[in-house]
Amino acid sequence: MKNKILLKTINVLFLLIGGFSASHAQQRPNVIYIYADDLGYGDLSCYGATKLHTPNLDKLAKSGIRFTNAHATSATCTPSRFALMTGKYPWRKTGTGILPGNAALIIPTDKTTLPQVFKRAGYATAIVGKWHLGLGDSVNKNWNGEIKPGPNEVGFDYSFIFPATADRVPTVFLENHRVVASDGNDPIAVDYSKKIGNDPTGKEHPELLKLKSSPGQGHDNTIVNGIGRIGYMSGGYRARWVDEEVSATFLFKVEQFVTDHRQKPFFLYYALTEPHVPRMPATRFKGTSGLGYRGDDILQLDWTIGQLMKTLELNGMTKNTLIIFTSDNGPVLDDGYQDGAVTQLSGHTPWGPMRGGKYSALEAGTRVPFIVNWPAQVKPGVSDALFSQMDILASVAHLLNQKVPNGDAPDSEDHLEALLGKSKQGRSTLIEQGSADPTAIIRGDWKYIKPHPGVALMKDVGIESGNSPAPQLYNLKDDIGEKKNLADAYPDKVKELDQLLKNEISKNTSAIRH
Ligand code: NG6
Ligand code: CA
Repeated sequence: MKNKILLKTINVLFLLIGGFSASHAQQRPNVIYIYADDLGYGDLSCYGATKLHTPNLDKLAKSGIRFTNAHATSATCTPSRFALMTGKYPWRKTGTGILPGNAALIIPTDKTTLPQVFKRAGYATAIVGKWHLGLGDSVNKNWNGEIKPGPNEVGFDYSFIFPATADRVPTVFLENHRVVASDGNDPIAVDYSKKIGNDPTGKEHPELLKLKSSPGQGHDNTIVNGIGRIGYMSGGYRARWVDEEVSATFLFKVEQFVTDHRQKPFFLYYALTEPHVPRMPATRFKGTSGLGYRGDDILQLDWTIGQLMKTLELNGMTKNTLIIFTSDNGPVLDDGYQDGAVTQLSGHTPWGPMRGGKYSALEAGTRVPFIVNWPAQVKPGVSDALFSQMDILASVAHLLNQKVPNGDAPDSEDHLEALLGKSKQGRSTLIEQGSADPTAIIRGDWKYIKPHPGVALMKDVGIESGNSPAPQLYNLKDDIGEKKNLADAYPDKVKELDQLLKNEISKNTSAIRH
């Protein structure tokens, strides 16, 4: 009898320990954050696209959660990425607008960052892809030596990046602190104010361009691979990337990192370059979408995700890998090159059912595809929780039992339950930033855009800015397309949200922790 009781107790103990370690193991998934560049809400078939078919992302969405109200903080790249890394609204800090390719690092090295949360929890961390948050201490850096501080100084054990955007010099990769394939006999120099070196520019030699620059939008400085760039560079011929190979190069590094880290949990920030300009897909994708290079780029992106999923599968990692797939800002067609995005659009609607796009305070500026997939923990579904990419930091800190020190990541809210689909309740309030000031606020179903000077239509890119001299108030639940301005009908709501926006903007964040 006694023995039986003892056996039972031991059994229960084992069950408890087993259960604990299993759930503990599941609490520590690999995490891959995949960030597309300028991908719109309506660009994927799982978000309603009919002219483009994205089977791999559709599959990810079907077996995970497809969010319908998730946002980048901003409608351009640098600020959205700043917020993702720091958990802080970018407009709280000056100098967080779109950075030139020679900018200094803008992420503080003494505050908690997203990768640091993982590092503190014992994870291996890596970034592969577009950085666009500055490098080094100053604009005048030596591209031929060690370049720091950069990603490795803000929490990434390993980095394989390009510095800014694909349309900005220098058109080179960096692995950790050094330019890949740099050559002491052919030093790289970069200048954003004047021409340097003897490379032809797009302005002087438009006949050399394989991708025409759009008139009046720049992109006519140094020509690299037949494409005019923003900024001037000289030297580094061996190190210059081939545009058609950029995506595959990143994928190769990602697959290498994943397979090398089968034994230890990792956080991988995979920052894709598609479908940002200059769109230059691999040759085998050219012409495959029928929508020009922008469409081809999206098909390439989707294929890339399929490859990554295969790699995870082969390594037995699918179940316990938490994947978040999203985009840094809304879509744009003509962002500086005549690549068929406009002329071959063929009825495709990258902005989905919304107004605006990249650079805009209207919904398509920041509301982006957002897919969460973690077979071990997350049940498939659709969520309309209001979620900001900025909240990933605090949510992941919760998941990994990490404390975020006071004053760090002040705007990052812990919405782990919403992120994992266990609750439909996300943020109550979110501020949206178009191309400059934060002018819009969402609270519940309401969205308010404060009166703001500036053009209503950004002609070059063909996108509505959201600017208006009059206040705008929309009920997003009934009117996601922001068609019916209700400001006159609800003056009290306008007043309340205007005040809330002001309060949020001027809030002292030095001691906040949620
Ligand atoms: C803009 C560029 C645009 C793109 C963008 C950055 C001009 C006229 N336009 O300034 O081509 O590079 O910056 O895009 O220069 S982002 O997605 O990285 O924010
Ligand atoms: Ca972008």
